[in-house]
Amino acid sequence: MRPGQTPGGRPMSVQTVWLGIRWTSEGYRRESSAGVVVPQMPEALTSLAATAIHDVSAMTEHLRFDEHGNPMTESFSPDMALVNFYDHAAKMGLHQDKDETCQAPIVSLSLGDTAVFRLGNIETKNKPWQDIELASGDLLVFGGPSRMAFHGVPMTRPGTADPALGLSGRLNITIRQTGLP
Ligand SMILES: O=C(O)CCC(=O)C(=O)O
Repeated sequence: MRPGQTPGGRPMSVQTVWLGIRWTSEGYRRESSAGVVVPQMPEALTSLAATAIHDVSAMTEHLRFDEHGNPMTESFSPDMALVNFYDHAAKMGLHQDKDETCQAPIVSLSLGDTAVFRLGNIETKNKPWQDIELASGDLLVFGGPSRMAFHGVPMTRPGTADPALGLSGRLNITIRQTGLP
């Protein structure tokens, strides 16, 4: 894992690993670069995300169709995952996920310590926002009207992970469709 970087190139307290495709401050890149190893996207994550989209699109019309009017369950094709590790002091500022060139939803899986996930609005980093506790095993899909919402993690709750996991801290895996050709 390596310290994450903001789109502006500033270091983050969260440490990251990319799977499938690497992220750079200039956007996603398929080609590797010296010293950067990008493991393949595991099939287990692709199929977990596809199942999540299938289940959620049955519950809400917002995710039933993609931006081209195709049924989301057929067009959803994630090609990258971002694995973030939060130690007890790490947090992530409010931001929008706008490097993807398609509007496919993002599937987010949390493991380990509970986090306060802040879901804001699509216009500014200011209120209104909603704080949602994400516990280990929680899966969140943000798509439709929330796809471009500012979001972040102002804090985790250290020590809340099940000791049986053997994880001191929190892992978050976001599974994404980059839209790269
Ligand atoms: O850790 C989380 O729950 C959010 C991660 C996130 O916002 C991101 O990867 O863009």
